[in-house]
Amino acid sequence: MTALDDLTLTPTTTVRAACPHDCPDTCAMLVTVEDGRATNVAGDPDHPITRGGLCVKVNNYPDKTYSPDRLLYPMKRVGPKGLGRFERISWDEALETIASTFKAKIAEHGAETVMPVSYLGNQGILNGLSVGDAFFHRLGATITERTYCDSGACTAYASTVGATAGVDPESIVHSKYIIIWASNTISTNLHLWPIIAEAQKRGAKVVCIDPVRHKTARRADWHIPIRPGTDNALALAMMHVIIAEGLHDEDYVREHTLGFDELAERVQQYTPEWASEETGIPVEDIRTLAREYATTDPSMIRIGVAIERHAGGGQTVRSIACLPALVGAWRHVGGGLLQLPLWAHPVNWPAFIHPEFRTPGTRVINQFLLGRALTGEMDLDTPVTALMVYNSNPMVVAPEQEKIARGLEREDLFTVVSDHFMTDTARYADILLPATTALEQHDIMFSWGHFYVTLNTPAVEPEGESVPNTELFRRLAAAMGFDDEYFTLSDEQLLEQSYDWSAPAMEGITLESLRETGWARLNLPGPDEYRPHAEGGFPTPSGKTEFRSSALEAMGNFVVNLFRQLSDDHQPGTPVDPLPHYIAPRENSELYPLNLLSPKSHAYINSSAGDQAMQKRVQGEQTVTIHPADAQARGIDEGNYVAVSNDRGRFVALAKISEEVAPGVVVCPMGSWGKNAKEGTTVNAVNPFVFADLGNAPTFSDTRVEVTPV
Ligand SMILES: Nc1nc2c(c(=O)[nH]1)N[C@H]1C(S)=C(S)[C@@H](COP(=O)(O)OP(=O)(O)OC[C@H]3O[C@@H](n4cnc5c(=O)[nH]c(N)nc54)[C@H](O)[C@@H]3O)O[C@H]1N2
Ligand SMILES: Nc1nc2c(c(=O)[nH]1)N[C@H]1C(S)=C(S)[C@@H](COP(=O)(O)OP(=O)(O)OC[C@H]3O[C@@H](n4cnc5c(=O)[nH]c(N)nc54)[C@H](O)[C@@H]3O)O[C@H]1N2
Ligand code: SF4
Ligand SMILES: [Mo]
Repeated sequence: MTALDDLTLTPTTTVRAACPHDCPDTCAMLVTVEDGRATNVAGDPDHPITRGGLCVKVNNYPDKTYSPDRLLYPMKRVGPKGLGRFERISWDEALETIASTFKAKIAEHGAETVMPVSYLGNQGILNGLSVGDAFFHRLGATITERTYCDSGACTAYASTVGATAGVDPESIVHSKYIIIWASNTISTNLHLWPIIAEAQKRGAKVVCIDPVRHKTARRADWHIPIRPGTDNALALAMMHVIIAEGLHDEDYVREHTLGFDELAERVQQYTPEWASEETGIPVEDIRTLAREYATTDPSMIRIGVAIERHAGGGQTVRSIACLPALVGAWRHVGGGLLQLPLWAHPVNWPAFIHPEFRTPGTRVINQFLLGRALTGEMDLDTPVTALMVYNSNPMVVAPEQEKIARGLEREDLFTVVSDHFMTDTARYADILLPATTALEQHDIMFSWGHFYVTLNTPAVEPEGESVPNTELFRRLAAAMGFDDEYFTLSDEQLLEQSYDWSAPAMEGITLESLRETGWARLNLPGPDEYRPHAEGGFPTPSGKTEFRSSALEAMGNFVVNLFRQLSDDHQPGTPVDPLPHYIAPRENSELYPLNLLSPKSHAYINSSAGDQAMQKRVQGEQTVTIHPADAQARGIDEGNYVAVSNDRGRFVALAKISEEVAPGVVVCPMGSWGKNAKEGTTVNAVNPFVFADLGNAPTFSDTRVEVTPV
């Protein structure tokens, strides 16, 4: 200790942590702790992706941990459901109530009457997606299929190029042609932007394909506005042009792809003229894009999650995933496709999920059907009478909001919610449980945006009686009388199980080394040399890019979710044409002529931070952006409150009038809370539960509405 440190009465330490959110950037955080209290968080300046910066969603994280609104004690409901009136109880009483109620409901209806609802409020390997799975499998509860995010894209991607990490995002500095397809990078993948900007400075052309001229589109060299849900028409027509003009890489195609002749025949019908009609993009632009993409090396495509959110989302990703092999882009450093590099992380998921605890044949309900399952609109042998929500806020993030609210109001439904705050969902709980924040818990993070593992060391003691999700399920397991060893493992022991440390990608990385450094790059070739498929080697059955997909041919539609690769619950799906083909957007209505998109907000992370003061100031009220011509036709002025509605529901938002959106398209970012919205409803009031073509993906972009002044 230096003399200066001696003199300060408040010893200051810095703790290495990780942003816990469901975000591709997975930032390494440095937490300043003074006198046992976290006073600041900062991005680690040495981390090659974080580069010293945290985003607006997280840079005041101590305000979240010390928020006066935080749930700090277990509580039970004392008013009508939905009103949010609760009174403090002990953990013992909470656990005893949950265990006895679960047992009573199970005795009456069978174990499937209990349904967990969870997603990615926390992305840690310990406290995130799989934290409750072992418990609910052991209980025999309904299995919830969680396909909110990229499962359609993952299914399509895996069926085409296999579960490959793809292009190292750091290699993009070497790219010369960068297509950002359906991603608002500057809002949703902020730390990728400096890398793209660097490539742009070095001469790369940046193309952005998006119906909205957002922050990222404005920084691109070429923004191509496209009619929502028609991207596959563009991708298929690009292949048409590339093949017709002989711009494909014959050698690469011969060595490393499957089904070229059939693909060539298939795309003959998808002319630029046809695609122009579908997409609203001029024929010449389609040709130019195809030619530039095929003839500029290295070329890379970044696909955003929103690409999957319409009737033909899966086939769209199939076509896009064919493009890099067709033009031989994979030969080059910085060439190929960037989807989710999480496939490079050898996470030991089975150690957390414990599939062997499952009762074979247990029923599966997809979370998009939550409203229907709760209101009896789904044909269920066993009714859902007990619900446990953690890491999720379905009242904001799930479609058919009105049905979910109606379901949660059911007097015979017993609902447990664990969260940091009294969310729109938590207001309906019978029992509320307080969860710790990232500053108060152990975790370790994989990333779906880069090749770094990050350790999260707790910086401070938990506030109140909040507990990590790991501890929550240890307590629940004890209350239920489960004596399996797994339910006694400490967080330290779980950390040891988190990764397959013996995998080649983990060579040189240990928990001990991570305790020193906080984070480490997976043991892969460096970004200046990484060419994962220069010599083919795709993790598909054939080892090739499969234009004709053997997986889809053999299995039909299936679900590859983010964390389990091929879902254990796989049932033979409906047959799927194994060659890429076009599926037009599904919704079409004269009554509801406007196509609604609900992408991510800038200042919230999904619904998280949606009720924090600073973030609410930045994001402002719930808005809907509408083209001047559509606004004028409806008598709408800037700043008017308008109702956005269809036969599923309605919400009220402030109108923003802008040529950012094309005529016929309206945009309302998701993440605002109902409690802060006029009329109490938000964008998922109008969204459908309907699945896209592959992987049970959502169809949030395939939604038609009308907008009227209120
Ligand atoms: N209309 C529309 N809907 C969408 C989307 C869209 O683009 N448009 N996007 C979809 C996508 S891609 C996603 S990923 C989902 C996201 O859906 P969710 O993962 O459900 O979203 P979040 O709002 O991030 O997190 C939910 C809750 O988890 C809580 N939480 C955070 N950490 C912890 C913890 O450690 N313990 C406990 N018990 N709780 C915790 C948070 O406080 C928050 O209330 O939304 C989907 N819904
Ligand atoms: N600020 C912020 N960052 C986040 C999140 C957040 O809530 N807020 N959430 C995180 C999560 S869970 C995820 S999944 C990612 C998602 O991040 P992104 O992949 O960027 O996804 P979105 O923001 O949903 O949509 C991106 C863009 O897709 C466009 N889009 C919608 N439909 C279509 C279409 O049919 N075709 C085309 N070409 N474009 C379309 C929208 O206009 C939008 O600009 O962001 C992560 N990062
Ligand atoms: S939300 Fe994303 S960009 Fe923001 S600090 Fe976390 S990982 Fe980084
Ligand atoms: Mo997501």
